[in-house]
Amino acid sequence: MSETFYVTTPIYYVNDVPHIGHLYTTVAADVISRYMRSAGKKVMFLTGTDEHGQKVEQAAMERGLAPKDHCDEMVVRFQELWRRFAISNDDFIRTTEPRHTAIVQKFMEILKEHGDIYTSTYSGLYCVPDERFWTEKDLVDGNCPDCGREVVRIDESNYFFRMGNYHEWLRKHIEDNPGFIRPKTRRNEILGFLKKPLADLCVSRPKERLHWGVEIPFDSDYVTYVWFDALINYVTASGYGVDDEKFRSFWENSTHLIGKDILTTHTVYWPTMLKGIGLPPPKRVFAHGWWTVEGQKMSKSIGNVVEPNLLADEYGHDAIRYFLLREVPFGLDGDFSHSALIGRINSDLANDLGNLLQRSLGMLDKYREGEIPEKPADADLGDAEKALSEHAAGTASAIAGYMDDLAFDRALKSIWGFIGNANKYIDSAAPWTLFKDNAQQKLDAVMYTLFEAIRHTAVMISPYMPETGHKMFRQIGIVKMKELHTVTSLDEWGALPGGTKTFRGPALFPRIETVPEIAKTASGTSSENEEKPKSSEKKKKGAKGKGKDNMISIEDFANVEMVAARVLEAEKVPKSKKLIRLIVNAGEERQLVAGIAENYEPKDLVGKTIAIVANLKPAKLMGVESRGMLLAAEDDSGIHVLTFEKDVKPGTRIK
Ligand code: ME8
Repeated sequence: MSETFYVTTPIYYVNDVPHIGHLYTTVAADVISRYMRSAGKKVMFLTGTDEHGQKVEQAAMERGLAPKDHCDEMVVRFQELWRRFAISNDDFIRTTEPRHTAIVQKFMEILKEHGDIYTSTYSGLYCVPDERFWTEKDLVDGNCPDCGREVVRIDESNYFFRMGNYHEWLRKHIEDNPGFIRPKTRRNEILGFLKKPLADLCVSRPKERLHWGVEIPFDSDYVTYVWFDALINYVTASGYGVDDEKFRSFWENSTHLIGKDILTTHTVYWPTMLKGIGLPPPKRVFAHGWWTVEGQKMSKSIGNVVEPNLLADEYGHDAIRYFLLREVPFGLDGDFSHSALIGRINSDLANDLGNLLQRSLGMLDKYREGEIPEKPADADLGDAEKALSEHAAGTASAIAGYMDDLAFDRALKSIWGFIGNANKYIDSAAPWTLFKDNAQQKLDAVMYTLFEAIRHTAVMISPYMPETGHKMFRQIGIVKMKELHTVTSLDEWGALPGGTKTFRGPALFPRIETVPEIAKTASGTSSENEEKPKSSEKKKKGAKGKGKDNMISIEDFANVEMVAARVLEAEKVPKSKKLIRLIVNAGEERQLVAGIAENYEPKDLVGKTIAIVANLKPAKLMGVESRGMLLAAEDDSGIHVLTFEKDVKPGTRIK
C-alpha cells in the first residue's frame, strides 16, 4: 500500500469572511497535498470551519441571526473561495456536524473515565476575544500574552482537564522529537513556555454565559470550551472512533499547518488531550509566519483587509498562489503589496516561465510545423543537452527534500533555477542557426530536449499553479497523457513521446504594464455591518473619481463634508463588543454609532470635540441608526479618535 500523508489547516472561525491570511495556510496545504498525491502518496487534506464559541455567537447576534443560520451563511464564503482558488481538500469539516459533536462528547467521557476531568471553582483572568484563561504569570504588561488585549477576572465553577499531569511527558516528547514542532524557533518558544509549571485546562463554559457549544455529556448546564471542541476536528475527520484503521494510517503521518498565533493550543493543549485519551500526538505541527499588508497589520478599521476574491479578479488565482509561497519562507512573516505581486508576475511568471513556453512553441511551429521530434539517440546529445537533463533530475530530487520540509520558497527557487537554465540553453543552442544551417538532426535533438524540459517544468509547477500546469500540458500536446503529469514521471528523462502535436495558446501570464485600480485603492475591505458589494462593483466603486495617479481633485475633496462635533452623550450599544452610540452637537444634534468600544469608555468621550463626516448616507449598525462617521486612526496600540487641540465651535466645517 502506498504511504499516507495527512495534512490539515486550522478550521477557521466563521465570525467573519476569509481573507488572505486564511488563504495562505489553505494554499500551502493544497500545494503539499497536490505534490504528495503526484508523488504517489495516499493523501488526505482536511480544512473546515470552527463554528462554536463566543466569537461566533457574538457575530451572529450582531447580525440578528441564530448562530446556526449565521454559520450556514458564512461557511459558503469559505467553500466558494476554496473552489475559486482550486483548493483540492478531500474533506471539509464543520464543528456543528453531528459526526464531530459525537466525538467531542466521546473525548470528554473517556477523559472523565480516566480521572482526567474534575470540577473546581475557577477564579481566573480571561481574555474574552481569545476565549482563554491565563494566570497572572502569563500576562504581558497586565494583558493577554497572545493578543495583547485586556483580560477580565471571572469566578465560576467549571470542569478542568488535568493537563498539568502531562507536563513532563510533553516536554520529553518535544525534546525527543525535533521534528514535532517546526520551525525550530517555535519549538524553542514552547520549550521555554514549558519551563514554567503547566496549569490544568478549563474545558467547560457554563451555559448561562455561553450557549453556543457542544454540551458536556454528563452535565447539561455546560458546553465545552471552544478550543477543546475545535482541536478534535482533526481526529473526527480522519476516522477516529468510526474507521480506526483509516484513522491510524493517516494519523501516523499527520501534519497540522497553522499560523503562529495558535501555537500553544496545538502544541500544548492538543497533544496532552490526545495523551489523556491514549492517542499519540500528531507527527508534526508547522507554524507559519504572519502577513501584514503594505507594512501594516491587517485590520477592518484601517480598511486594508485583503479580499482574495478581488485579487483573483485582477490577477488570477494561480499568480496569487505562486506569490504567497514564493515571496516569504514558510515560517517567517511576510508583507503583502501589489507592487511586489506585480513584480513577481512580470519577472518570474511572464518573463521566465511564459517566455520559455512561448519562444519554444514559436520555434517548433516554424521549424517542425509544431510537432515534437522523436527522442534523440544518445549520439546526438551534446554536453549541453546532458547537463540540462541532469539539472532536471537534480531539481526534482531537491524539491522532494524541500517539500518534505515544507520549504516552499526554496522549492520554487530551484524550479526557477531550472527555468532560467532552460532559457539559457535556448540562447546557447541557438536553434535558429541550426535551422539556417540545415542541421536537421541536431535541431531535432535540441527541440526535443527543450520540450522535455518544459514538461518537467509543468510537472514541477503544477502543485503551485494547477491551472497553469494544465495549460502547459495542453499547449505541449500531452493534456490527456496523465501519466506524464506526475512527479513520479520525472524519474525518467525522455518520456515525452515524439510526434506529439503542440498547440500554441495565449500567453500564460501577460505582463502587467499599467498599475491596476485595485493596487491604487483599498485592497478590498469588509466593513462590519455593511452588505458586501460584488467584487466587480467594488472595483468600480474604488475607481470612481480617481485619476490614474491616484489623486483626487479639490472638488472631490469638497464633496466630503467634515465638521467639528461635541460629544453630548455616549453609551455602549447593548450586546455589541465594539459599538458605541454617541449623541453629538454638530451644529445640530445627531446620533452616530462608532466601533470604538474596545478602546474607549463611553464616559471618557463625553465633552470631547471630535471630527465627523456629516454627509455620509445614514446607516444602521446593529439596528441603531448612525448619521455620520467619526474620524479615527488605528495603529498597533489601538484606535485613536481625532480630537481638536483647542475648543472649536460645534458645526465648524473642516477644510
Ligand atoms: O484561530 N497571516 O481561527 P481563525 C497569516 N478557529 N496567517 C493568518 C493571518 C495572517 N495575517 N490571519 C489568519 C482560529 N491567518 C481557530 C482555529 S484550529 C483547531 C482552530 C490564518 O479564523 C492562520 O492559519 O482566527 C491562523 O492560524 C488562522 O488563519 C486563524 O484563523
